[in-house]
Amino acid sequence: MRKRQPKTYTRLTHPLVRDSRDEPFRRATWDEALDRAARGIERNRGAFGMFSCARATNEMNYVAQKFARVVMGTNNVDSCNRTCHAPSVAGLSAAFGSGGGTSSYEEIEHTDVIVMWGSNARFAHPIFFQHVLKGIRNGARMYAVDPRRTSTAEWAESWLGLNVGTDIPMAHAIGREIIHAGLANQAFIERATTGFEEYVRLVEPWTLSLAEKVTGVPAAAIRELAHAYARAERAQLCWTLGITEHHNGTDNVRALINLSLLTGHVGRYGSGLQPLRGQNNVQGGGDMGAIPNRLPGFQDILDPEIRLKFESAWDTVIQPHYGLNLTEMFEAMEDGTLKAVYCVGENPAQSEADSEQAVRRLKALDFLVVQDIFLTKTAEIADVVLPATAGWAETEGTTTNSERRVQRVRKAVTPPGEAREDIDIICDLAARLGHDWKYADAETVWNELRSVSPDHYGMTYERLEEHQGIQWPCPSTDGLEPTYLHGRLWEPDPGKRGPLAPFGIVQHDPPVDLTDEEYPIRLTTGRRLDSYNTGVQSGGYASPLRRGEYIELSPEDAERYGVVVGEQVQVTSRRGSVTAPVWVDTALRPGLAFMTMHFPDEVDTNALTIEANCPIAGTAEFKASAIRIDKLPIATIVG
Ligand SMILES: Nc1nc2c(c(=O)[nH]1)N[C@H]1C(S)=C(S)[C@@H](COP(=O)(O)OP(=O)(O)OC[C@H]3O[C@@H](n4cnc5c(=O)[nH]c(N)nc54)[C@H](O)[C@@H]3O)O[C@H]1N2
Ligand SMILES: Nc1nc2c(c(=O)[nH]1)N[C@H]1C(S)=C(S)[C@@H](COP(=O)(O)OP(=O)(O)OC[C@H]3O[C@@H](n4cnc5c(=O)[nH]c(N)nc54)[C@H](O)[C@@H]3O)O[C@H]1N2
Ligand SMILES: [Mo]
Repeated sequence: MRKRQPKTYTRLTHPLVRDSRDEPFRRATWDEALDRAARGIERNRGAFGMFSCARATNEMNYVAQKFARVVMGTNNVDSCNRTCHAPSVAGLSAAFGSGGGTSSYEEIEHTDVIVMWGSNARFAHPIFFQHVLKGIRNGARMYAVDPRRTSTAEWAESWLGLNVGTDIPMAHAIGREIIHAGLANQAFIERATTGFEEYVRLVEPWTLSLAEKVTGVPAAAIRELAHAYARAERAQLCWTLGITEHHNGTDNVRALINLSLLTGHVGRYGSGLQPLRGQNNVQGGGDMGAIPNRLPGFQDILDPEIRLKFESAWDTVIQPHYGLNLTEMFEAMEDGTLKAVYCVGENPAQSEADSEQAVRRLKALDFLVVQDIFLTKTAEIADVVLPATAGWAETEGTTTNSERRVQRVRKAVTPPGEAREDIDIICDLAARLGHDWKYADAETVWNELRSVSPDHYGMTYERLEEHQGIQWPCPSTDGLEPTYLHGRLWEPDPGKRGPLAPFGIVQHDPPVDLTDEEYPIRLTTGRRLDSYNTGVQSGGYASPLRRGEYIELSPEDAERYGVVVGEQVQVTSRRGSVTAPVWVDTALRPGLAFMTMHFPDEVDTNALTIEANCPIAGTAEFKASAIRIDKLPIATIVG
């Protein structure tokens, strides 16, 4: 048996440059590296895009989007939110005008029913899951809707193991059952929503028996969830990537939001919608404007008054249209309209769907500068590599978690070698390109943000300290707002209620990559407890828990293929092929396989995935590929 040791990454400690991509990197001074970076970016003015880091601070993200908009005159700025929860933001904004999760963590402890839909929080959100467990201890009933019987599902009252990509049929059948059982909250529907009649017509064909046929979940289990959710005094609907990482992710989100509108489980203490965000500061990155359609404070670029406010604050002209999102930037690389990228703390060479295509596009760029804490696969393609300090423990600032709580982070560790703070590096580059911003420290940046973002105005560093973090919106330096959003929907006075919430009229649309005789297995990809995303940051330790990449199969499929744990097999999709050892897991049903994206140096899972994107949010269908598994002629066992 061959012993495997997942790759470990070493910290970047000094700038690296090279004259051409065929040469190895050589060490450079900061001056030389920054001069080269400035020249490479400047010569591609008009064809520039920026990737900003969802792990770094709010202050860093504010400065990054300002660099794109003010120094480079473009709204082409985005982050990994695109690969992740962009459909949640789009769906929630369409329904309520704001893209944030509506409740607080505390409320999950004081609710009656918790639905974990396409979310393996036990592995992926362990801190939030502690609140869930307290809720269960307090008497809440939990339902898990996931094709795999996950570690989260083990804690649930009931597991609804649906077929991948059948969430809309499931949601519509629940909605229909609630209506037919007379459990819809008519008073709330009339007071707070629009489009109910159309919704009734939309869900009418989705009987429990049709839903059972399409989703594979017994009608009785769907009925039980519908009744439990609708009858609960308080209920929380939580979802993550099982919902969003589909070619119709935003439609999936709308289908879930509909259930809260039908029952009035939104806008009240203990009842709400929680898209558990992925990276420690992916919520904050978007709030800070490191997205192509919003200025800081989630303010719409298309609004002339908002633009005017920022133009006078920043003494600049803001492009009056949305920029390209991450997915569109990769498409623009293909047609040659995007030629230079400033990539801060992202690793798209490994995290993009159809990674071989993504790498080819990055290699075709005229200029790529990567600013990271490790030498990633994306950095290996770059012309200039800038070593940054980590947003966590090496930098002062703030981050915003999934309940919209802004919290201080502090510098506790001295960064290695010549690594410098992200903000300082970006500002030095801005200075070389003619914009001399003077930020004494992170707090100065934060106060500038506060001056342009009403939702953050009341959060001074002092108050953040005093309250151990504050949730947005926080428009005033006196007092705090409720822990949940959209209480306005319950206002008796229509004048104070604000815009009503529309039901989303969305149809079932199965995964793009169909299974057939040649590719008979449905592959879904996701996470394990022991590793983090592209593996860069969790690559530094050895643990018996971290067993490297495997293709996980059901016991039935393993037997059918005649393969055993550790045996290498060839895994092939319509896009690529990889070799991976087998793991047998009873969490999987026949016909379903699971892989992670944590160990791309051993097994590049994203060589298999499909770049079929949600047209509204730009998120790829990471959760549904069709694959074939072939036994190798000579059996090799690894472990
Ligand atoms: N340990 C660990 N924690 C992490 C991360 C990590 O890499 N490691 N990454 C962080 C990030 S960036 C994110 S975005 C979050 C993600 O957190 P999660 O979204 O919870 O993680 P995933 O494992 O990607 O996907 C969740 C579940 O979706 C299910 N699923 C697949 N297809 C479908 C479907 O069609 N319908 C439904 N209903 N479910 C489906 C999968 O079986 C899986 O259990 O985790 C964050 N936390
Ligand atoms: N097959 C498959 N692919 C997926 C997914 C899936 O479920 N399946 N999920 C998608 C999702 S949800 C996500 S979020 C993406 C994640 O994709 P990426 O964001 O590209 O991957 P990460 O590994 O999180 O990359 C983080 C990088 O940031 C660097 N970094 C960390 N902190 C700092 C800092 O403070 N400053 C700087 N400058 N750099 C820093 C790290 O060293 C690392 O290189 O992957 C997506 N890809
Ligand atoms: Mo994510």
